Amino acid sequence: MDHEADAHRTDLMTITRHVLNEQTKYPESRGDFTILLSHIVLGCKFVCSSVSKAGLAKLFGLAGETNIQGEEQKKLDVLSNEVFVKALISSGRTCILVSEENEEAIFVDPSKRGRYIVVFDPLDGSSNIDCGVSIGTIFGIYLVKDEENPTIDDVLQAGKNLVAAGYCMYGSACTLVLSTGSGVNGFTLDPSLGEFILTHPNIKIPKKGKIYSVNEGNAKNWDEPTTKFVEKCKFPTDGSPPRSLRYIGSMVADVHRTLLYGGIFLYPADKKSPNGKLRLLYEVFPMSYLMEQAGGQAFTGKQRALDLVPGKIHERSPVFLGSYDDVEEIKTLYAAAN
Ligand code: FDP
Repeated sequence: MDHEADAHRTDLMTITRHVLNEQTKYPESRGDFTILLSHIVLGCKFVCSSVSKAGLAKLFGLAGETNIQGEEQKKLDVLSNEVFVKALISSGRTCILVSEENEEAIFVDPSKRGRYIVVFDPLDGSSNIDCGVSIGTIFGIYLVKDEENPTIDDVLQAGKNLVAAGYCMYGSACTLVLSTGSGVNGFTLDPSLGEFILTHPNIKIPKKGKIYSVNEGNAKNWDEPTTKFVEKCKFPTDGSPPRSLRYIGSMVADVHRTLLYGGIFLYPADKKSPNGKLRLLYEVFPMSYLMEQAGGQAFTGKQRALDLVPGKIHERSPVFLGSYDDVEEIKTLYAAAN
């Protein structure tokens, strides 16, 4: 990238302009998606600003705590959820919302209803909030079958039916990564403009990586293929150098690094959690969709992750995602074990 040229760039590709350009490929499009996305972007900007001043604003801490004025303080993830739910409903383009923070799906009132379903985790990586480590928002977007009559079955769709997915990472920069089904693009928030600008066009994950990312504290409960894979990462037998381990413990941050640098992110099943930890609808599916769109793969230990059909909205699934060749390796190990 030419940084000097960048500094003088005057033709700014904002996320809205980018999505409008994409829409011109679909003459039947009515601009609904652009409107929906602008509301998601608003939620991301709000969370970004709250995260960066959380210490100052005394937003850290437990929900239900009261501050010195006797007002109830909202935990950052509770607040983020409220902002996203309200922004999505007020877009007038959604009919069902599924949030990590709400036990039940939210059915939007008919007067404000649109044709999109949004599944999201408003603030993922919550154990990292209080120490200032990168956290993020993850979202996936489906289309409803019958706008007049949305049902829970419209949400329980295979990940391959997603029409768009993305995440926003609140880190050293605020970065929004999006796919609408024709590749993956990354946008960085320019705080002086308040706009997400295209900084990472057409992201492609390296075919093979040098990094593995997993919570090794769970190793004693892993199954054989996962154990063998990690053993091979540390003690390769083919003459290649050992791989580096990186694990932040925030899915957005770990996946973002994997997307840019290559490698593999694993959250496997284990004896204690036979379905792993991560949630299918708003963690595994959106990230798997982005990985495939960037040229990588996502596998559950049994099948392609995006082929799964959830039975319930908060269902969990094991996942192995990242560089094509790295996921291929774990697939071979699972195939040999069955
Ligand atoms: P967290 O529990 O901090 O909210 O699903 C949530 C998640 O974080 C992911 O963001 C992260 O990848 C994973 O859980 C970390 O789990 P472990 O602490 O078990 O490694």
